[in-house]
Amino acid sequence: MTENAQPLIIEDDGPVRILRLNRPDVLNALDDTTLDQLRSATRKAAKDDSVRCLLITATGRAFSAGQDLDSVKKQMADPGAPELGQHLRKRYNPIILALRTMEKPVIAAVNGVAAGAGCSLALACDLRIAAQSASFIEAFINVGLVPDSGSTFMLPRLVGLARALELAITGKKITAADALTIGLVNEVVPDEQLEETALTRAKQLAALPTKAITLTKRAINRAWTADLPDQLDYEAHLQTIAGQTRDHREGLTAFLEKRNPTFTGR
Ligand code: T3D
Repeated sequence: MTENAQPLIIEDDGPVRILRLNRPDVLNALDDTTLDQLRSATRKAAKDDSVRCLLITATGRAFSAGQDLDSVKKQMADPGAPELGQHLRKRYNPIILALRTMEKPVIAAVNGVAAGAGCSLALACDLRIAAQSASFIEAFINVGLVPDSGSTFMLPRLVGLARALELAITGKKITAADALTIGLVNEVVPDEQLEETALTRAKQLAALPTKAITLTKRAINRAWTADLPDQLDYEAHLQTIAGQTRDHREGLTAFLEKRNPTFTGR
């Protein structure tokens, strides 16, 4: 990487905003600069109505090896450095929350190994498309830490308690194929097709009724902590909102007119 290379590359392809981690020499390990840029970019993507799908990927042979351990080592030697918990609250947690609550779909195109907080980052996205050579490691235990950045929340919800605990306490690496089998990823594609497939999926999602996607995310995020009567009532509340959107009107009209709908996200 050249000295001036940006640790995060931000590009737009129509309504799709692409965030590309770009520290390939250290497997896209997350240092403070990268995390600050990622936090700012996720906030901007959330606020920008012209962005209707966010795609997170990376350069080189890794998605992300998680927290930059060189920085951790340096901080250990500095008595004034923030504790790890403070670091998480300030730098990682806002990114994870922004992704989980983002009012548009978020895809991770996992191009290689996703370890530690890099794995958590992928898990916080709505969909994961993995390259065949990608792998996933809850690497925290290997450096004597606990899973963070939402891994303890997302992992059991995606793969069940037993597998989540197994992955978290052993720190074992799983292949993309195994990740697909246990429901950790949505799709696995040949390495050379990852970029194109992810962009195609992102564009397909960006053309859907964005508001209805947002409300669906809200309902499904909330379902884990609700009881059935409560959730039924919440669905009714959200449906009232969805029923008042232009996209609902367009979907209905298009169906009755036997044509394809053109959704605008409003
Ligand atoms: O501060 C806080 O807020 C605490 C939060 C913690 C959250 C976390 O993410 S903790 C977990 C941190 N991540 C890890 O423990 C993973 C460390 N990396 C690895 O285990 C391995 O690198 C991989 C399994 C990911 C890949 O292995 P491999 O054999 O394919 O590659 P490699 O040779 O180990 O790494 C290539 C280079 O990347 C190497 O540098 P070099 O020798 O070529 O100069 C290696 O040092 C560097 N690298 C890999 N991971 C990190 C890293 N440099 C800094 N930080 C890393 N996390």
